[in-house]
Amino acid sequence: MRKIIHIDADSFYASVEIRDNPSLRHLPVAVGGSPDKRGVIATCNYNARAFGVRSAMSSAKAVLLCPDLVFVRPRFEVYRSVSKDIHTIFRDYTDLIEPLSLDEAYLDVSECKACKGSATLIAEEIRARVRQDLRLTVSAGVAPNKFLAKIASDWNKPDGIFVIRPQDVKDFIPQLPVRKINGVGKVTAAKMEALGITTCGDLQRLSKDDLERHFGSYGERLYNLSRGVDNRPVQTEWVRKSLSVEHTYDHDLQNLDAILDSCEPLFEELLERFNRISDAYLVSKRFVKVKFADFTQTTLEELLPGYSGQWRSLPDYLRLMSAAWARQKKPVRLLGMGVRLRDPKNNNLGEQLSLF
Ligand code: TTP
Ligand code: MG
Repeated sequence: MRKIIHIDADSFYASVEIRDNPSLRHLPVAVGGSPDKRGVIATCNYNARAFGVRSAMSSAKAVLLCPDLVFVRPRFEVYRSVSKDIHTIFRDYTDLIEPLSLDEAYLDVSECKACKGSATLIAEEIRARVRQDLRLTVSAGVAPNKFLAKIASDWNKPDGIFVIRPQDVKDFIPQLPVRKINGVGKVTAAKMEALGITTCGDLQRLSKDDLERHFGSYGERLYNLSRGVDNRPVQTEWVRKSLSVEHTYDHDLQNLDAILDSCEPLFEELLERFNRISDAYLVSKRFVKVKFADFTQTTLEELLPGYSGQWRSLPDYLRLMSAAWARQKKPVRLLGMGVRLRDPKNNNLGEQLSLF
């Protein structure tokens, strides 16, 4: 039995804009083109949704629905960078991550040992860390497969979590409306309604043959989904390019001494984490990250010229951390340290040998 988590950030672009400009907090906010230039809404906050404003709606129509709507231009580079930060948190729990978009991903945590292996606690921890470190909310669905996990993340949105345990599937699925099934759009839903089908329970009453007759090659999939069965694996193309640990401090670290004192536990944790990942990885660089109290951040990295085991040196990390801090010399909210890795599949034995 697998443990799948689906994470979806809440009103993603809009939340990032409001986070970075808190004066917007209590206003209806849309990210997209302006109404006078035939613009379209990418997304809007929940305040604006209460007026009926939606993604992909023309901005002109949105102002009619919500005259006080505040328009903000999208900043895609920022969303990409936030998305990367969210994935960094995911990777503390699993390498099996399938991104669906910048703000949405499946995680297979079946093998994850954190939180005593409880997918629910892992999902809660991820939500808490995104809130704490990135000041954004994400909703989570926890279930035995991708189909149910995605439905679950939407169930208590925004800022919610919903868990469908394997033993809950039988009771949960019959009342589920067919339009919640990915792939059942307006056309298919209308066709089903004409057949008297509005829920998965209704679908279950049709045989596989009936379903294939009505819905062609999609029929077999409908047969399975309407029973809560979905064996699609979480697909990842991803190879680990770095490994890092970081810590956000309850109180800002005020000076270099406090910072250097905090480095040893981080270093110890990095060693531990490194020993847990595949030993086929070679280290090419070491790096540190410093996030200051005003949320600006800097990273500093250095190439390791010699053999790759050389990265395991606390004094070298302390030196790097001092140099990174010296760039701003301000109180610090977060410290991180890590290593950049070489793809184990591309390890070139000749190159390795030449190092000795
Ligand atoms: P969604 O996750 O669909 O929407 P959302 O995160 O804004 O809101 P929620 O998940 O709380 O319902 O999409 C993620 C981002 O993708 C969204 O913030 C903006 C962008 N997007 C568009 O640009 N156009 C669209 O039509 C949609 C649906 C999303
Ligand atoms: Mg979202």
